[in-house]
Amino acid sequence: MHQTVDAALGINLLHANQEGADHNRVHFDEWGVTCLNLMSSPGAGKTVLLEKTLAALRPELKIAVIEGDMTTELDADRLRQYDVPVIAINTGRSCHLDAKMVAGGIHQLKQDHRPTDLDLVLVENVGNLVCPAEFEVGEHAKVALLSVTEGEDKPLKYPVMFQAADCLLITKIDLAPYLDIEIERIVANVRQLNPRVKVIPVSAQSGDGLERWFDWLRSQVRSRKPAHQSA
Ligand SMILES: Nc1nc2c(ncn2[C@@H]2O[C@H](COP(=O)(O)OP(=O)(O)OP(=O)(O)O)[C@@H](O)[C@H]2O)c(=O)[nH]1
Ligand SMILES: [Mg+2]
Ligand SMILES: [Zn+2]
Ligand SMILES: [Zn+2]
Repeated sequence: MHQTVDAALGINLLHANQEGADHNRVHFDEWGVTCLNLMSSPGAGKTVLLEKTLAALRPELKIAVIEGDMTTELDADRLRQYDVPVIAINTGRSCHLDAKMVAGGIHQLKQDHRPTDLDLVLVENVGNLVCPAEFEVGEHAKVALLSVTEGEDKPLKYPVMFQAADCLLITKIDLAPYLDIEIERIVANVRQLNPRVKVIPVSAQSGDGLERWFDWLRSQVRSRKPAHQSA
């Protein structure tokens, strides 16, 4: 939950967070690791997508997960079954991860694992369509998920997330036939706000679109690996 802050204090808070995010990014860059921040409303499908991603891409890519949840380790425990480093961060009353919380996770990765062996750190943010987009955690790119059950108007009503996203996954497209919804209209609403965003419709259930998502992940990793390391 957010403290009530006046505008100046709010700006200071974001400024301090930005410094923390820069610190985190230096770690990732030193390790040659790509970090992506996955954000969405509660239940849009972040953890299921991570499960499918770990199942398909490991061991091709060495992945670690930083899992943000307010109170439980339910999602972290689901992902630990894939035999990858999973760092759980409980945010308490906060409805988003901030850079300082993620720094704790990064330092734990550094202590307990060999982060230079990693290719990719995937951060699952707290389910919230608003403020995670404002608090950078040191990621190289932001991935927003919007499920078809949430409605075509959500990009317009919650613009910050969709303006900030580098990649938008429209999730649960297997459910689209049962809903009064057109995926093209979601895409058009997003493009109004953010013409450059990469849009990938997916269904974790049917597998549709997942190969495009995996290819986008591979390209993100490749773009940040030092030349002598890339295959
Ligand atoms: N039909 C369908 N259901 C899905 C799909 N992906 C996820 N779900 C369901 O949506 C629900 C929420 O999925 P999660 O992956 O837990 O969502 P989340 O975004 O991680 O949720 P929070 O971490 O609580 O914000 C579960 O019941 C999933 O089975 C999909 O592609 N199709
Ligand atoms: Mg989850
Ligand atoms: Zn918040
Ligand atoms: Zn540090």
